[in-house]
Amino acid sequence: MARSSDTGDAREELRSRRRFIREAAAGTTLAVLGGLYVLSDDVAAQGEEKRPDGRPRLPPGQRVLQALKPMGGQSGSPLRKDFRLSLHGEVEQPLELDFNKLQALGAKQVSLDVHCVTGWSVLGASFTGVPIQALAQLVRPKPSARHVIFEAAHGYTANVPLREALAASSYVAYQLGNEPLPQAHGAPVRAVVPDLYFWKSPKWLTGIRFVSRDEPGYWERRGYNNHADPWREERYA
Ligand SMILES: Nc1nc2c(c(=O)[nH]1)N[C@H]1C(S)=C(S)[C@@H](COP(=O)(O)O)O[C@H]1N2
Ligand SMILES: [Mo]
Repeated sequence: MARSSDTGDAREELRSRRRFIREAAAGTTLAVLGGLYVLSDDVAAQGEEKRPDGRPRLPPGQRVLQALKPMGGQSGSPLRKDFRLSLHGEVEQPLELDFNKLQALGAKQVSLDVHCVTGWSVLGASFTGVPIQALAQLVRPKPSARHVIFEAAHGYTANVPLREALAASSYVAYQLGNEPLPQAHGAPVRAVVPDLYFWKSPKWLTGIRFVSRDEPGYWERRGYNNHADPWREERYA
């Protein structure tokens, strides 16, 4: 390579580095340089915020994405007319809801942070749906109920302790942003249990079964942690 061209390359590299540093300092860029992520100021600041429970908003080992990444899975029918949700198991009053009945329970739009075990988080994803707590009030879990098993299309399941399934932030959701939940994200209805890793939030939801004895779900039987607390990095068994 000619010397003049080397010099040109070096100059261009210096220019691009200066641009990078300037933009990073101004907080306008999401850049990857030598494996180092530099987040825009507002995103980095969000991650450093503290939650009401005192924990950092961004769990350890996570990086922020701006939108949910479709992670696959075997889809059920995305049609609202095909939807049935069975609330059953250790409950006083088992119940099956179709989509209209679910929606009639009263929609709430909420902003939830979700954390995928593969290392990405979305802070403040907007979901519309019904608190799982409200569903539990309808069917009245027996004192023997200690866990819930979320049931989804093609046999996908996820187990969650009752207390966490009934936390104020746990929802069944049918809207993402201001649109119906997209098929890739679990249409027509998915669970969102945001304080556990995202595999505990089944898409294409078909049932919520209340049980007295814990029962590892799809990923829990394949080496993932039974509890899945992102702040304790409970990723694998
Ligand atoms: N029914 C069903 N639900 C599922 C899954 C699946 O394979 N099937 N994958 C889980 C996993 S591992 C993750 S990370 C999230 C991904 O949700 P997303 O595709 O909407 O981002 O859905 C969870 N819910
Ligand atoms: Mo996942």
